[in-house]
Amino acid sequence: MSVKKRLAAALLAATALLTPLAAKPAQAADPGVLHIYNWTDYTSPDLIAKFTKETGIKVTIDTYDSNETLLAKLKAGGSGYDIVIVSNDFVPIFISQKLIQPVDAASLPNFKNLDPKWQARDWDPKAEYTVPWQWGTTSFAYDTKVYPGPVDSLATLFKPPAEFGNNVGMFGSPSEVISLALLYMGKPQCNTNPADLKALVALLQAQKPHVKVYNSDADSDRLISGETTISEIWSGDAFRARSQHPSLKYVYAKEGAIAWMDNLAVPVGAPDAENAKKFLNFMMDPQNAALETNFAGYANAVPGSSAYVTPALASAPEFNPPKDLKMVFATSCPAKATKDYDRVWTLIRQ
Ligand code: N2P
Repeated sequence: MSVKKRLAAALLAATALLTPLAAKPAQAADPGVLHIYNWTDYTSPDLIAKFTKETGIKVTIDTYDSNETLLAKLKAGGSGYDIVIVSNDFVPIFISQKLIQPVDAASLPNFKNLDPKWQARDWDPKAEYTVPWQWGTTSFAYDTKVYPGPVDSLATLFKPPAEFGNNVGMFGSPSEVISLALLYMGKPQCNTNPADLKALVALLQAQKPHVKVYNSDADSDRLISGETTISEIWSGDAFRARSQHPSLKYVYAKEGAIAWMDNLAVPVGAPDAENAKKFLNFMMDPQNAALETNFAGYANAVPGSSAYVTPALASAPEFNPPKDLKMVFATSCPAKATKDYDRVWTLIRQ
């Protein structure tokens, strides 16, 4: 073998070693069909129908309840999903664990439609991996017929007045419950301070007898049916719930609210990354972004979509956080804090 040939062979072998196995696209059971994995009640059927009509690409949707569930699913490998939706605080984790692949969102034709402030996001400054999906706030809603109020504090959720009985709803994931509890306590996010964690456990333990369910799925359905009369909830779900149960009220507490943005991403090994990118581009069209916003009740990153947002949503309190609200953006926690959170969660859930 000539030196040149040997060099080329060695290079080839080295490249093969460098290429992560997971980067090989999984074989889709149904090629050409786009497999989306999204949060529950978070994908507009009209949006999907429009995408299929315009592109001929069929879509399947599976759902999950939390970033933790999504993380576990992608870590297990071979999910077969082409698109997932990751909250801002989890994006750095998905990138560093090589669970989502570069998509060069900035090169997609509709990227220019994004509000410049959402083009460069802290968790993906060059838009290499993600496209904004929706953003909103996390707080709680309660039934004003059960408890007239006034309510101006997260204390009403964490130390519920007797009127709520044991009908409190809380989310089912450590990140969502602990971030709001720490906000109520006036303590830093991603907290590893032993005294703070002790107080956190005490707070959640004392609340627990009043909690009917820890579950992030169908939170609005339970408020609508009256199964819960007060519940941790995201702003859009609160809007949807109030539309069917007008005595519900979403609270902007004096301690503040957690704000977040969810982002479209393409898993490493996605069977159909090219069609996934078509969907990413599709979502940055103003009318399409509005379709999703009108369905789920959350803001998007495409200013041109405002013209298509329904008046009921555009004027809704859940959609318009007060100017003076203390918004704490969901914080990406280092591994040590996540471990502590898991310990707290195990204690609460056992
Ligand atoms: C809607 C899901 C909202 C996701 N049910 C919040 N990150």
